[in-house]
Amino acid sequence: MTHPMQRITITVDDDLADTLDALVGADGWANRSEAVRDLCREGLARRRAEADDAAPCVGVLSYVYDHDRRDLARTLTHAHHDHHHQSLSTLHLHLDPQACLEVSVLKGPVGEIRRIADRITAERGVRYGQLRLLMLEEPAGDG
Ligand code: NI
Repeated sequence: MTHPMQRITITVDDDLADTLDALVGADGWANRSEAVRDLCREGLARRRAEADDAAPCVGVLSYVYDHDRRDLARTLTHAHHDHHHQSLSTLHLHLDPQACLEVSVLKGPVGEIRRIADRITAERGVRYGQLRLLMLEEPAGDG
């Protein structure tokens, strides 16, 4: 079965074209078109999944805070305990005499993981808050 195809023209800068060509040689794509199709499908699938609040995901949340700041360490610990079903683990590094870096792994529906991350990174004194979402496949045979 053949899919109807359309020809589209896209413009990219030299660096991106070079990077793409290097991938075409190394990653098993036959040509630029095939590479762009695959990468495009991947990006669209991720956007679709992230737009669905109920989609299952793992969130990797990182942030830096001053542990001497009044009540902040306690407040952050409370935020994690309030979501103990989603907050799987937190790595704590003492970056320097004042600053702590925490990397938390959260698991649950995208909407809920975003809300937890927002609550933590919105605290005064929390800096460099960053959430990375890894979309999980729905379990086979579910729904
Ligand atoms: Ni610390």
